[in-house]
Amino acid sequence: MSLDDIYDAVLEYDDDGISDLVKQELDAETPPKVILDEALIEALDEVGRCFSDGTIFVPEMLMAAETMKVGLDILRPLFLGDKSTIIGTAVIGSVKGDMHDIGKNLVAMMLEGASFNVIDLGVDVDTDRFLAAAHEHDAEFIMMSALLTTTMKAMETSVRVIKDERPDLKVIVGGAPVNQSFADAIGANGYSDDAPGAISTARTFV
Ligand code: B1M
Repeated sequence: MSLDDIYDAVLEYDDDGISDLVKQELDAETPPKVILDEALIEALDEVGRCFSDGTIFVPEMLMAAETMKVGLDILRPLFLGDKSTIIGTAVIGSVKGDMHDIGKNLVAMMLEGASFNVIDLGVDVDTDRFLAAAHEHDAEFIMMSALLTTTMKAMETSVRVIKDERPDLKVIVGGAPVNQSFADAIGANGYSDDAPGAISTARTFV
């Protein structure tokens, strides 16, 4: 039993076996963050490479993502913190046209762990939904994720409209094709290339 078995389980779409493998790894006192970074996320990176090579296609990519999520569900409680002291409210979603949600879910999970109240709008979220949820829940933050070069445009539109209508809201962006210079160019208040960094960035505004 090892991290390699968890990695292999994602690549073999073994959604029945992966829970036990993750539990066994936790029993062996491997830190949850190591299981996440070195087995689950590494495996999805390999899935992405296989997709680029044309050795797997969308259905396989989806099965791998579903398997990864089953493993992540075992880790989730370990990232959740004490909700008695809420330090801020964040609305989070993947931007319009984007169905990828694993990175966004990680950010949401870690925000909760860092004592934020999190309103998760899911995927394919347009500007109006971000704004309406921020208003309804009296949020201070909007956190956006984009995984496709094609949905970066939707991110840009949302950030520009939100900053125009609600300059008081802090907008933090991220996702594989996004970088600091893009975030600066579209007027976002913050950017991070990973989930823990998104939480650190949000905390600088609290
Ligand atoms: Co998609 N997909 N996909 N996909 N997919 C990518 C992104 C791709 C790079 C694969 C590839 O070609 N190698 C490619 C994008 C190419 C591009 O735009 N340049 C791609 C493509 C092309 C597509 C489709 C267009 C395929 C098709 O239909 N022909 C299609 C688009 C659907 C749509 O969104 N409209 C599609 C569909 C899918 C599935 C549905 C099958 C599935 C998603 C399932 C799901 O999310 N529930 C899927 C998957 C699994 C992937 C890969 C393999 C893995 C993505 C992932 O979850 N990674 C991906 C290749 C890859 O990334 N290696 C790929 C793990 C996750 C933890 O990482 O989300 O990057 P990530 O999050 C990171 C950081 O980016 C950051 O933190 C996390 C790490 O801590 N982060 C933030 C993310 N959000 C943040 C927000 C922040 C801060 C940091 O602040 C708010």
